[in-house]
Amino acid sequence: MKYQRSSALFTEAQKVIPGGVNSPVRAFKAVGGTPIFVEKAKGAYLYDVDGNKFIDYINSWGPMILGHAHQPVVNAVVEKAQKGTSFGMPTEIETEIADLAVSMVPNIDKIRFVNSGTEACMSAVRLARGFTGKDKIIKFAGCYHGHSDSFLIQAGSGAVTFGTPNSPGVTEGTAKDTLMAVFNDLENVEQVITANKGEIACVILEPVAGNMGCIPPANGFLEGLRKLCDENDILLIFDEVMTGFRLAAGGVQELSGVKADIVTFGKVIGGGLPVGAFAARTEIMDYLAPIGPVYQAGTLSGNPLAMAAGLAMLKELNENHEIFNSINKKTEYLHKGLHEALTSENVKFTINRIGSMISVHFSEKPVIDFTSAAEAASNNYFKKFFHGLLNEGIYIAPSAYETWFICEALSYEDLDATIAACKKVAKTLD
Ligand code: KE4
Repeated sequence: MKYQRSSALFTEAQKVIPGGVNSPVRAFKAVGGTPIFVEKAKGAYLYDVDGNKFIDYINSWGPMILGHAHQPVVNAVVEKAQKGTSFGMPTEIETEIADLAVSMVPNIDKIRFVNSGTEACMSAVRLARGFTGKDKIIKFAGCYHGHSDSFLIQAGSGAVTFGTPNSPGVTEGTAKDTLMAVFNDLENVEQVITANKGEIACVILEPVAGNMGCIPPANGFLEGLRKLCDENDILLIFDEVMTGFRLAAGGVQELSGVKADIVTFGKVIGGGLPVGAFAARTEIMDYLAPIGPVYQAGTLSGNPLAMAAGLAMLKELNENHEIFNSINKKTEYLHKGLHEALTSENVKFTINRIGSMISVHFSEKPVIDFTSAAEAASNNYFKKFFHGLLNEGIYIAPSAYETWFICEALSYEDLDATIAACKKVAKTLD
């Protein structure tokens, strides 16, 4: 693979954009090398500016569940754009997609659209604080909810003390209201709640973690969180930015049967355009301005083009639930093939998978939380694996902490090509 033009474009980009990218993970810092500049994409394939073709397992970090440039989505956006791109006034399509999302997802009556997953999670936490009148939140190490200050926190000293900032610019004042817990460890959550009795507004988590690689909840974990929240008057927020409209039409609430109080969305709900959203029962959502006291706003919230893209995608997913079974079967097929390819070369690895989310971890130990995910990522295997696959025309996330995303446009020939590439690369992972 030759990357001359990507390399030249990256040099130019770095002169005027910090790190040459508009989101850090794109810069290949974790895997080394030069980020690839995309020229175009269609279906399961990316075409870079050097004419290289890749089978895409990032799919824009999740939104492209039907494949790139999916014609009904493109048509909807083009048609809408002819009528104007933004008004800052209510439009009918916002109600249409709101009605559809509310009909697809359990336990929500109303939804507010924003412009990113970060904005959705930030707003959901403010709403939980406003609704409960309490300040503290619990988040889990390794779960990512976007770059709002309250989330850029790492575990402080001691298991039940508040967190400390993990980015300059985040204040101790903010950090003191974010408590850190261990994913899949109910006992630890109970300790944190007990040490902060009556002060916690919400627990926020990815109900299936996707930012430590893919880590499903342990049996009983979500049910246990629901029980602890009910016993302590705490709202449970499911961050379904990644899992929403991917793991099922109704997301993890549908899969697990566990009821969240607030659910956040992003990625798929926007069909590839900038959309986030948060939703809850009426009692909670009516706390939002303009009818309630909790302020939240956005110039481009409910943007007609973004709503058109999201509505086209949600309609197709809602009218054809077989898509979820199909991408789940493709993921299972890929899992089996990757497992055989890596086992044949005596590589130490473990694969996590749920629905159409899958991740390869280069450790023999189970990866069940951030500590075990970090341990598995603390070697050079992933870097070699990433670049080896890239050279074979397979584009996976340039970080060991990310999940592969399967899209419906992937054929079984694509999966076989991926498995064959993995087998070839496995030979180099000495
Ligand atoms: P955005 O603000 O990036 O739209 O969404 C933040 C977010 C919230 N919640 C979850 C569960 C998420 O996965 C994300 C964003 N995901 C990352 C990929 N793991 C986005 C990629 C990036 O930062 O460029």
